[in-house]
Amino acid sequence: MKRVVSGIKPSGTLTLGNYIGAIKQFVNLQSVLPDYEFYLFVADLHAITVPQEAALLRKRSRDVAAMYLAAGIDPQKTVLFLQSEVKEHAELGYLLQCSTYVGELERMTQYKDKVKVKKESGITAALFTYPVLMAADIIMYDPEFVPVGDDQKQHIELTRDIAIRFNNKYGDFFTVPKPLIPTYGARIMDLQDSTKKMSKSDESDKGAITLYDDSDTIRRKIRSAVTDSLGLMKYDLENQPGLANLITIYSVIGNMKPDEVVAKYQGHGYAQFKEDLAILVIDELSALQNRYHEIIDSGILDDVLDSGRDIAREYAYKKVEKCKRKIGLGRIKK
Ligand code: AQP
Repeated sequence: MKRVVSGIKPSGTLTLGNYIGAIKQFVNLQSVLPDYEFYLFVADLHAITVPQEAALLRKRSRDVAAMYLAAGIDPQKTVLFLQSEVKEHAELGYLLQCSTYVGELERMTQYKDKVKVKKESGITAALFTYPVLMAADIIMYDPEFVPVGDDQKQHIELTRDIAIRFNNKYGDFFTVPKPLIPTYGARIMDLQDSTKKMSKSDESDKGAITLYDDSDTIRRKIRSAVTDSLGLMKYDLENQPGLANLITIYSVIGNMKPDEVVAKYQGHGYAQFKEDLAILVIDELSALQNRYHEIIDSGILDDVLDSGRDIAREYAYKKVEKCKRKIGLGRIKK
């Protein structure tokens, strides 16, 4: 059976970037790829690579799972689970660390960026080895595709390298996955600073629309989004990155190509475009929030997570046992 695997870490409040780059893409794939199995997890082990408050982390993990369902993840098609409830992720992560090189991890740009920010407050060993755990999360289930935003491309390349290296040494064992990166919306930028991506763990939330924002907040954030003084309705990522970012958001949520959005607003000022974009985002997120509220306190969520955990555990246990035998771990069978 062909598979698709992805996850999100509950390290902050989910943003429109996570929604467009990862969640929405995953939901669409469920219908575009009817013959595939889907595995989707809440990457709580990844969240603890930086300090977390225990009760808040547990709440955020539940929130991410509820948002997945609210966005249209179908538990009949998708195995949805919490990463930490399937112990084999950590176990395979360790096994893969034994054939990953420090130099490879030092090249990871996300690590380098986080180190710059965290210099004084300390960097955990797990933040450094996180991409290997991510490789384990993925190749555990032998997926063909991994839908992610653009920022995860380098980690998927490392995952591929790790899988290929293992296969070369021990014989074909892991499927080498391919990233699926959306044509538009793979990197939604911060609304206040178009040079950095919108992130859920950013201290200031002015530049990020969260999936929980109310109408007034969304309208305010979009109105105050940084654009330019050219007054030209054009999709120019290089010279008008702020406007291009807003056009991207419009195009993904409105199901239009960026050029069609440009044509629609040609001759209008940015203000009208921003007002309409706000309405589009408000409609999308308020429908999402309504579904989220129905799910978050219902027993359905736990039923889905219980069943997902059991299915994932069964697959993961077999995979890791086979992997250990390949490597030479375990007893001689007499
Ligand atoms: N700005 C973005 N635009 C498009 N896609 C994005 N993703 C994240 N930000 C954007 C995609 O969402 C998924 C979440 O991945 P993650 O939770 O493992 O962490 P991340 O990529 O590091 O996302 P964040 O929001 O920036 O988290 P923090 O702030 O905690 O590091 C991935 O598919 C990612 O590509």
